[in-house]
Amino acid sequence: MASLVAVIVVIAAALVQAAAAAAKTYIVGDSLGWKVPPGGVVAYSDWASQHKFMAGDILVFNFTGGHTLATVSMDDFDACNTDHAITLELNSPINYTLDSGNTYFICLVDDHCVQGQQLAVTASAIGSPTISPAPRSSPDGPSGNNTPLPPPQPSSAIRVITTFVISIALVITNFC
Ligand SMILES: [Cu+2]
Repeated sequence: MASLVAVIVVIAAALVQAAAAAAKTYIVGDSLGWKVPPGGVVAYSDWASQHKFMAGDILVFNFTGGHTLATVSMDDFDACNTDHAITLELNSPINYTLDSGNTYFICLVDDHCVQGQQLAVTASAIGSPTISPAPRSSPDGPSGNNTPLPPPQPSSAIRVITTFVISIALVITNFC
């Protein structure tokens, strides 16, 4: 029976590894690529809304012709201000690895940003702790503070898988 436990441990290790390596690669805009979108500013926000990005995921920007890829602050993104690029890439294709949080991409050429060549992406942290802030709106709270709690972090697939497999292994071990 010890061999069965060993097999389970190996499977668990493989599952954990698979989950941890699940960084995804996305082609920005899919077949549209990175260009002035015919549909205007909604093109890339629609595209981004169809995906759930995680830190470590890679965005691939494909383009031909006169475009650039700059990351900018939120304010500069909102204003299509091309004067303060944080990073700037000129040559397609560009692979950009996401950090957790928000990243704002624009093209610096002419008025391409204003015409819709802009992308804002929010990436969740990998394996971020699921510890929630202490509840502040408990019924007996003195403050009556109704500030909504932030949404819970997405549960970690790694944690779920590991817990599940370890539970099975323990059960089997106990019955041997
Ligand atoms: Cu452009």
